Amino acid sequence: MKNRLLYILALILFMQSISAKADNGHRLWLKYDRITNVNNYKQYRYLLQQLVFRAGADVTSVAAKNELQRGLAGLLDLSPVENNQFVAGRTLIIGTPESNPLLHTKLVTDLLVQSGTEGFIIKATQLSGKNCIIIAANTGNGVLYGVFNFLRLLQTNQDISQLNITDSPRINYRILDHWDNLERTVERGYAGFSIWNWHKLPGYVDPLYVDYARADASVGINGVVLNNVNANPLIITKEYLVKVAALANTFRPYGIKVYLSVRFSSPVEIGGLKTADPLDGQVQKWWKDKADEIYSYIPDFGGFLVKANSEGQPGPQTYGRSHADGANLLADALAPHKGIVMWRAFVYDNKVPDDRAKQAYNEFKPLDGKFKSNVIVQVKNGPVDFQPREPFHPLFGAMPGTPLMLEFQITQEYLGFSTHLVYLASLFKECLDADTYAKGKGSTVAKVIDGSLEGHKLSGIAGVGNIGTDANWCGHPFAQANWFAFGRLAWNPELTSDAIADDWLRMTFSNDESFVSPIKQMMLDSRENSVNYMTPLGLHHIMGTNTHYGPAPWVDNAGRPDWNPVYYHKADSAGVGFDRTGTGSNAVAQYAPQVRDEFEDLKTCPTKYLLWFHHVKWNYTMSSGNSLWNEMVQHYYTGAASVKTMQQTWGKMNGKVDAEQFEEVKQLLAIQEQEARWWRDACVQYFQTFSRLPIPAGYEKPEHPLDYYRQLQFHYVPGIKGYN
Ligand code: BDP
Repeated sequence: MKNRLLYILALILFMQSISAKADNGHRLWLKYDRITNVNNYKQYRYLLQQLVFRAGADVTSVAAKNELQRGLAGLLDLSPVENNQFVAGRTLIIGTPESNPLLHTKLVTDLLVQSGTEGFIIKATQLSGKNCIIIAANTGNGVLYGVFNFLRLLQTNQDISQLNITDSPRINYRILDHWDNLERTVERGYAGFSIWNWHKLPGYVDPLYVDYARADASVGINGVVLNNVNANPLIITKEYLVKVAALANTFRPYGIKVYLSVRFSSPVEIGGLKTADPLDGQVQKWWKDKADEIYSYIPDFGGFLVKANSEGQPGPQTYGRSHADGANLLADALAPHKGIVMWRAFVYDNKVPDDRAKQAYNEFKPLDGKFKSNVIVQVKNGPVDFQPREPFHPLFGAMPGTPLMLEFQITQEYLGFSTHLVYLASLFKECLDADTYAKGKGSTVAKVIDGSLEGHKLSGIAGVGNIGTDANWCGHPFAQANWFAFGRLAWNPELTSDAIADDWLRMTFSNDESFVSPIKQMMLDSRENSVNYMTPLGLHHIMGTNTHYGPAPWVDNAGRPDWNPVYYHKADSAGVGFDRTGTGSNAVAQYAPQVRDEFEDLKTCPTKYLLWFHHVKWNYTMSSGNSLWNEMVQHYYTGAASVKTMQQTWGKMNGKVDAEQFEEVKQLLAIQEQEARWWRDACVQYFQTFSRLPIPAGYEKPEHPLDYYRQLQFHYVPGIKGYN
């Protein structure tokens, strides 16, 4: 009996030791495992013999110190003691000139002149004739960002002997939008339920919230919208505000402010008023009182995000007022507290007899300059809706008198959910680097949104998050890279997709070159692969209606014409594509002349946007020499085949990464491969009913006939509420 008990105990301990070693991805890119490269380890231990930390007692500085201690303990087995003396030897000195006398030197203060409230310097230098590395900033926030940057250098095995980094964010408001509902479902969320446990708040503050805040801060995210843009008015009642305050208190040490999505009709729904008309005195008073109340709970509350008169949401137009009237109403209420309004330009209406892609521009362009100074208009990256590929939104560059905020979608609503490996930095960069020509060549979207093109002080960028209660936060181990990439690009839109992937892989998995180099290439190719097997050559919005799961280009019976895939591809016996040139909807005219001319001419229109702007004949000869039909087939087949290549590449990584994560990615890639063929076979056969041309020789036959794909049905697809 005793032996048996001992045996069971030993077994339990053994199992625990295995599961302790196994990595489920929960630590994200902040792993801080011991550095295995001997040379790097030795260098770091040599250069970091002492730590002098004095950054003041503010909460952000304390968080910075804790992070540094945690990082150094893990990476280097160093337990630095806080020490105010300058000990001889190689020393790490951290803080602000005010809080740390050692940093109160001309060298440091001169370097910090350009650093603002969030920037920092990291420098290998000499102070009082002694070698040291300093991490200095004007504020605790800056110190925190500096610490994360420094730890990243160690995690990615950089040489730190000659450090000379001066960095500060290009964009002020770097915000993660949660589309989380109060009952914990997540709109378009594919990683479980909402991490906000409203029921237990404010009494129980899950330590998960601290890990979440650390992750955001580590990539420079400084704001969080807690709830869905399709907002529940209850979020601004006292019942919820105390819960919101508990989250705000948790995030504050990490430099993160809390924002809320508000429902425009709240004065009626929770305020008992008869109207929500923005020009009504009582409504104005209601919002002012509400703002005062919110700030009484959360003194540094960030502001509101609003989706109005869009997809059934209430808004100022319900009362015959404009979007500017609506935004300014809320802006006035928040202004005394320095809060901002992020007013979304994602509007379209099926009652408007115009191309959906044109409607936001038509609506907002005339309002340029009419918004209060604490309003920023939030524009999606493309003119339709977070598609695998879209040209940049024509509002960028078209509203010089209004600060514009860029909205990306990190959650993969239209990109295979959390099953497909798609590295989105390439998509983000395509938009940020696009040239609007608003003020001549070089007027990139990045310059529009960082405020530099027009000299706006308010600048912002938002990403719709992909986070949920899944152990690894994002559903797919590689989806974490998209959260990471969003933050890094929000801080500095000039970073390359390659550099970001490199950092992420090293921090998350391994510094082993034989892993980093092939897997980085796989990530960099992944977005184009998905475009190829889903929506090549400028096709868009042909996924399952409402669920957005899988292909459904045949759907023509959705509630509104502009929710039907056939509205977007317009395939017929002559050809395929949406004519947005002068002979069609003329959406091209919304771009600056240089861009318009390029897109309008079939010969110069980039192949990747061809069917976005043109209805093209099936036998049209493409620049490759292929007919359009053959080119389309080629893209679909290449796309599906590329996932097989991804599988092979990943297959070689067995043993180079944690076994649990290896297996998880392997299984997800197998699903992706299957779904890529599903997309290919369904789309090619569907479009073939119009082209009536054969699939060229050499390609394998589709697995099932078209009818099979048309009849597929799926229930309880994640991301939308209820039965579907
Ligand atoms: C669409 C989503 C919908 C969102 C909407 C939005 O399908 O769930 O509410 O975007 O951004 O893409 O408001």
